[in-house]
Amino acid sequence: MRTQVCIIGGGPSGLLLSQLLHLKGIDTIVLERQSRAYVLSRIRAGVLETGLCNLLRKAGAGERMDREGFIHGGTLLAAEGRKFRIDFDGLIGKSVMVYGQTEVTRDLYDARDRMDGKIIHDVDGTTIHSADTDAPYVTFVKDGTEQRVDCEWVAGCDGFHGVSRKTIPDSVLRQYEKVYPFGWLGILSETPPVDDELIYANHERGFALCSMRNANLSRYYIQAPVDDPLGKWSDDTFWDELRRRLPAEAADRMVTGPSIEKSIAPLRSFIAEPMRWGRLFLVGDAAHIVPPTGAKGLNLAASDVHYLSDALIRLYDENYSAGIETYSANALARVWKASRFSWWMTSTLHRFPTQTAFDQNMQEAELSYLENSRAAQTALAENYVGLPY
Ligand code: FAS
Ligand code: PHB
Repeated sequence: MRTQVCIIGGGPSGLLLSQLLHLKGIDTIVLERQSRAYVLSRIRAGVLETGLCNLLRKAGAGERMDREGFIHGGTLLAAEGRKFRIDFDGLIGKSVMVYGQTEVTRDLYDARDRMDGKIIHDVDGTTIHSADTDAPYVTFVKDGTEQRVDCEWVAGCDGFHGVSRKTIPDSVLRQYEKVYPFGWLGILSETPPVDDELIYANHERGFALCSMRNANLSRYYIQAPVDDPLGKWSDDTFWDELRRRLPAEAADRMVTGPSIEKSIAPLRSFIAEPMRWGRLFLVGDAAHIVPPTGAKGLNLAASDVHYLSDALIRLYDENYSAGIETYSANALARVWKASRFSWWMTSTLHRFPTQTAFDQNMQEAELSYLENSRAAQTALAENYVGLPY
């Protein structure tokens, strides 16, 4: 097989990149390790920045999001039993869209199908060859047969555990990591959300987040030991612990019900540099991971796709190569800023096992400053809705 851009990974970044390139006449093949059903079974992000929403509309995959998504003009923070609002609209005139990553991915698959996009599922042994030459190629095994894709560029959209980042030589790759001493225990329940907007809660028992997918589908998280067995957390145990961490009026109002999904995710900050090696580009989680506290993971994958799709389109249309040359620097400039914000939100809202009384007072001072300062709230708002591309 031959294509112009071989894309490894059929998650949101691989699908969005493939769709944007195809719309400009650039041929791609997407190689995905899992089945489509498995990819669509994942429950992940829930908050979309304007930049991602606009890319989905540009890709012809934004219509259901605009119909079914929820526009949120602010978010709620809770601490010591109090709740206060960060008014995105009033402070900076912007908002976010609440619409699950699962639905984003489903809409992108549907858009690829409408264009007969080439996506090969259930591939094994994906290997990138000669990425540092002008003739890269990718091999993989499908139904026991090894196959080969000759291409001009390779986009590694294969997430944190993929092969793309590992293809870059250790002598070239620089990796930065911070692992947080806790995880997020999340559940999905067919219950009405506890509030009209998200609630991020700092509590002495630990962090909690109340989110949603629609008027009868709620997404909740509590900070928990990352090695806790899921069996330790019955639904009732989860609901009781969540209620303890919320202001009384929210806890009293909460409608509980059986979980339809329950999982514990580790939290880490991770960045790999550079995001290009020869004709291989790293995109999304293949290059960076942020703790989900700032709702940036999926949105950073989108800005990477923005930079790379623009660069490849201008290269093929105008033989303009500056976008390719500056892709890594441009993407990383935004990634580091979003990583800082995600680290700051995580540090401000979670309880750390080793934190001292001084650390606790710093958290309380930070939250009090946020509650009472327009400047502090504006800084949070502009980072949360998404810094410019
Ligand atoms: P993805 O990991 O989504 O997709 C990579 C794809 O590549 C996968 O489909 C995988 O099967 C495939 N792949 C891997 N190796 C391959 C190989 N060798 N060959 C072929 N295919 C291969 N972000 C938020 O903003 N908010 C959240 O609440 C949130 N929660 C999360 C919870 C969990 C458990 C995880 C893991 C992530 C969460 N994230 C969250 C981050 C998440 O949304 C990512 O940022 C987003 O999925 C990034 O998209 P991709 O870069 O496409 O990577
Ligand atoms: C979610 O709805 O899954 C969600 C929302 C906001 C976050 C993280 C996760 O910061």
